[in-house]
Amino acid sequence: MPYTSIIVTREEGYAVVQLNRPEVLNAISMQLMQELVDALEALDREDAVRAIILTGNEKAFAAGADITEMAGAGAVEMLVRDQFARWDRIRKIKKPIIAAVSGFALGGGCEITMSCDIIIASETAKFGQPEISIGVMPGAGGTQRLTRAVGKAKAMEMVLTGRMITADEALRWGLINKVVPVEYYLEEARAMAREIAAKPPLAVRLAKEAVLKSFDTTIEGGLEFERKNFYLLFASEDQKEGMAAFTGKRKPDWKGK
Ligand code: CO8
Repeated sequence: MPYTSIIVTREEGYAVVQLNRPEVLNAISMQLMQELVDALEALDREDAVRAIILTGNEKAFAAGADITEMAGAGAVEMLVRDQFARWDRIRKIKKPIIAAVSGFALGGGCEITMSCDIIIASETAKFGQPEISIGVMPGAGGTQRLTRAVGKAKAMEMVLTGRMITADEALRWGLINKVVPVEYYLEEARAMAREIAAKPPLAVRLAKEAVLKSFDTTIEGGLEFERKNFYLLFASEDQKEGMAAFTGKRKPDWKGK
């Protein structure tokens, strides 16, 4: 089935997934979310894709979950729909995901960026968890991932006031990686994707997995997990190639095996 709410394009070594409901600032409908997780999972299975960029448009990355779809629902209906369980599938994607954000990244939009691995923002980007202002609260990571990223004080401020923060604040608070002029945010993300795509894919995959592990384990468990992933890479051709290339003073030729 062709996608109607997202656009997927493939470049050399990486893919770009663009949220595409500009008339509603990319509000995340159930359809959009279904397409997004389907596309990410499909790209995750493609060997030629070594990194994924997730973006919106200049005005909005996404202004949150689609309020019109939720407004009339009851608690039991929301529970039965369980549409937000689908969101958890983003963090299971093994390839690195770079969010390229311009304009609004609010509510579920902000939560999607926090499910990505790297966030590049334009100087016009605005991040926020405004759910409190419409009678609810964050429900897809805004109280958990945000708190881990910016700490309790700033997370409380954002979640309890609903105030949007600027790209510069987000950078200072440790929520995002980089802020660039609006003309360059996508190019910056592409440069990062190309850089990661040029690395050995198995090492990239196991390194991402180990960093994410730190969010749900003890330091002891995390260190053991890290070490095992490290040892596992010694079973790869790319480890032999990488170290031989270093000692032979030449460029490595990665096989992804
Ligand atoms: N849902 C549906 N439609 C939206 C949304 C949205 N989240 N955001 C914007 N739109 C629509 C507007 O209704 C408008 O449509 P129309 O032209 O038909 O009136 C169009 O997009 C343009 O929006 P505005 O005219 O409002 O544009 P402005 O530039 O004036 O304002 C804002 C931009 C400030 C971003 C404003 O649109 C706004 O406040 N949007 C809502 C932001 C918000 O509250 N987001 C949180 C939503 S709740 C959420 O994300 C919960 C996720 C948690 C999921 C997990 C639960 C378990």
